[in-house]
Amino acid sequence: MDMYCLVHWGANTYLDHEWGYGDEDPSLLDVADFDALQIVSAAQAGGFKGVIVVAKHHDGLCLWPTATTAHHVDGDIVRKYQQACAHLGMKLGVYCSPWDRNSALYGTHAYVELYRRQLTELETNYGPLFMVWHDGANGGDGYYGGAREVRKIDRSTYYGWDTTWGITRRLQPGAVIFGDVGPDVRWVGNEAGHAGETYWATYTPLAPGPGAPANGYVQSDLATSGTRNGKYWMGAECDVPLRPGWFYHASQDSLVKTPSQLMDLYFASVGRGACLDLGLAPNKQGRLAAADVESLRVFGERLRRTFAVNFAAQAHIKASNVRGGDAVHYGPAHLVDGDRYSYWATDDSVTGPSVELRFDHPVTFDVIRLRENIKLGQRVDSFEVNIVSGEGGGLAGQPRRYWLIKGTSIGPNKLIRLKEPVTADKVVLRITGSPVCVALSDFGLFKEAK
Ligand code: FUL
Repeated sequence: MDMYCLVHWGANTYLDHEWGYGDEDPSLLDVADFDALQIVSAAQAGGFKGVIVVAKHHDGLCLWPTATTAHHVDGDIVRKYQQACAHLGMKLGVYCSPWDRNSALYGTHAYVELYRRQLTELETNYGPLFMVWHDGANGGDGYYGGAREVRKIDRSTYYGWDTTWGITRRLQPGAVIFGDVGPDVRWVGNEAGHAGETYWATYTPLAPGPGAPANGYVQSDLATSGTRNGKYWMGAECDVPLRPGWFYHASQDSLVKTPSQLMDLYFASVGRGACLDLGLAPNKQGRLAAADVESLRVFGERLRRTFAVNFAAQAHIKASNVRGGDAVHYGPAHLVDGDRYSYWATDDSVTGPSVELRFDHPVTFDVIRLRENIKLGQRVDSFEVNIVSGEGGGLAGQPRRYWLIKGTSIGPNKLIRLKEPVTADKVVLRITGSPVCVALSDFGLFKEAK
């Protein structure tokens, strides 16, 4: 998916809060004017492929007409999103907070049952979902039906996640499940929007103390890079808000991230093989403010322009080895055919091959893109790219210049941003560490749009 959004809107929007206590009045919200189409359109213009709706945040206020509690709005915000997504061809996901500061039952098994019924409603009544998102924050003080007290739960065991995930598997077999412990997509361990420079899709979550790891109970810093040869295939998602907060605050109107900041986030998340989940915060009118819409639009345009032309496709390509000598299936031409799953592969015994691109006319670029055919696993440990100008071609006769770039993991997507554009007529990729033969699907050279 690469990119999608997480949209927070609720009583917090009207009260200038990030976390509601649980005793908020549902009639605060302007449900009638809520404009899902405006929000989802803005996300789409930014290049995002879906939206995850915060259907219930920690304050427990449900934005759909649930039968599980009286604490819901009058109207159906989730339906509005479903319709907007269907209209625009965008995917829909849901966030339903496990922590509920409104529910009198929170802390008992009856609440866990209620939470599962809420998920069942969301997973039954709104068509296919691409993601079900579980927050790790939970347990603490709250309203809890008027008790107004602190309630702590055992994060390792309370929610019985295996059972809850089973509901999603049954009702939404096409959805991935997100959480600190996945099981499909892991939290990257920070809300700053970056994965590790070295990034493994494989991951072994570890508990910070006794008991099994669970959502809200992991050594989350390990998730940033993942675990080489880890126990699970569990790629990371980088969630980060477009504004400083997840909810709308008028005081943050001048702090909307700029298109350049969004480009930086893109390179640090998607560009390292993870997904980018950008937080959007509609305002009291149930719409995104003009500055948010504009930033998304310009960012989307820059992305499209940046990746519109792959200069590597203009090269003569030669590989040091091709699997079984079979260029049709495994030749290096697959590196520039735009297909993420066609690939260049080497013989089993060849784990340190190279591939050379030569240009008749020099090309100018500042972004290098490498991809493994991720369906065949994440193989490469390290690589080098040598860039040469003045080798021949259109730059013959000029002094030679060299650049050497070293990197570690490649994975499903690796973007290397050069400090400044280079003009070259030869580019060589050398795999310097891999336990097995390589299966690379992409070699791209691009010029970043400014
Ligand atoms: C956090 C929550 O506590 C924030 O309020 C927000 O929902 C963010 C996406 O996840 O853990």
